[in-house]
Amino acid sequence: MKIVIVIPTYNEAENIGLMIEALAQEFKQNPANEFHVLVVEGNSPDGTAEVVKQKQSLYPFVHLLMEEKKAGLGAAYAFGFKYAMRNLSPDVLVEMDADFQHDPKDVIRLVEPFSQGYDYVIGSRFTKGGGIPQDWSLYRKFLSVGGNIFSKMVLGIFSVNDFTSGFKASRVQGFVDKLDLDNILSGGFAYKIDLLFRMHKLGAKIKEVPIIFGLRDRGNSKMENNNFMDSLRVVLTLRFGKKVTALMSPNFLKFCIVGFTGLFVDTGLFNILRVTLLSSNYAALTSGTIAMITTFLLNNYWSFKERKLEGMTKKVISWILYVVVSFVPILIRSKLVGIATASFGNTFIVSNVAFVIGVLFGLIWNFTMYSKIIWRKSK
Ligand SMILES: Nc1nc2c(ncn2[C@@H]2O[C@H](COP(=O)(O)OP(=O)(O)OP(=O)(O)O)[C@@H](O)[C@H]2O)c(=O)[nH]1
Ligand SMILES: [Mg+2]
Repeated sequence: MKIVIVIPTYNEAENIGLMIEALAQEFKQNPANEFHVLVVEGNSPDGTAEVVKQKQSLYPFVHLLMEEKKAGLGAAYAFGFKYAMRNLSPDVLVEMDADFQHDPKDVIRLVEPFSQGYDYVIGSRFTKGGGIPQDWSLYRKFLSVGGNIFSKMVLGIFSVNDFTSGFKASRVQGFVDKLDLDNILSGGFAYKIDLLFRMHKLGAKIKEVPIIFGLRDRGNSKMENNNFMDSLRVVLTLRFGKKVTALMSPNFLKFCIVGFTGLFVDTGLFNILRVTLLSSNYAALTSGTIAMITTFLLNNYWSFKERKLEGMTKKVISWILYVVVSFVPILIRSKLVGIATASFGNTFIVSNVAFVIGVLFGLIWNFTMYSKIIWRKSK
């Protein structure tokens, strides 16, 4: 098999030479396959390209593709994949980072399943035996784990646990050569979710092999701050189409996240209080009130932060308005469930369909009222 490992680099002069050496050792032990390394260089100012050129004089398997400028991870891979398919005729394309977070010793394990007929092999951090760094901040752990659960649910691909792994191998014939690489939904980190979705749609036989994702030892992270919102946009676009996400402003997405947080706080606290301190009706009242305060604050300091309420009087008036406004869909929802169950029968389906319609109405109502009245744009 001919395998091309594509490694995008930006300011990885400290890593890329060591990485090529480490890979050379692995290739020696696997003479049955023909390996190549294609470095897609984002025109780094730190001399990464020079290191790669030095290694090219030692190892004929090293190729260097220069980008005009750094254009994001997705753009680098699209560029690298197209170049590889045109010039190197690979059977398998591997995606890998330069910074040793992906262990070069895992490359052979990653490509082995192709001989058993698999088409897409994911180095997975969230399958048995895999893992993420202990030292990651709680925020990054939360994003990584939460993002994967969310992607799985929304995209309905239940055989995959790691949607954002950067260590993967794809069969070219019938798969990567069928992808429209000029129209990937994201030029950044979120390209991963898009390619995975498209490979799945093409009917790729997918296998996850466990990997332990290391900490970056040398060099700086290029994680972009907008990865989170961009990934959310890609997942929702894949599931609901471009029209839906075109309607979604960043405010709206954040507002939805706040809403879900509120729901978690509400149900979580309700149950905790119910079994510890309070009777059910007081527990419901307390958890509802605390959830409302939480969502009010999150909306003020996050979803609508550019329209933040200033001054105590304004905050208090807005808070009262918030409670009144938010109560309207709750009343309507209760009425709706009442009417639906009275007319169609008090079954699980009827009550839940009515409930969900009520929730959707609430979503639109609240967002409209919040953005037009409470956090209206100042003129
Ligand atoms: N050509 C190119 N390479 C990039 C770009 N952004 C990141 N890279 C490379 O892609 C790989 C992954 O980027 P990292 O910054 O390590 O991202 P990460 O692993 O999610 O983040 P850390 O855990 O902080 O390292 C590295 O080899 C980077 O040098 C880019 O815009 N262009
Ligand atoms: Mg990294």
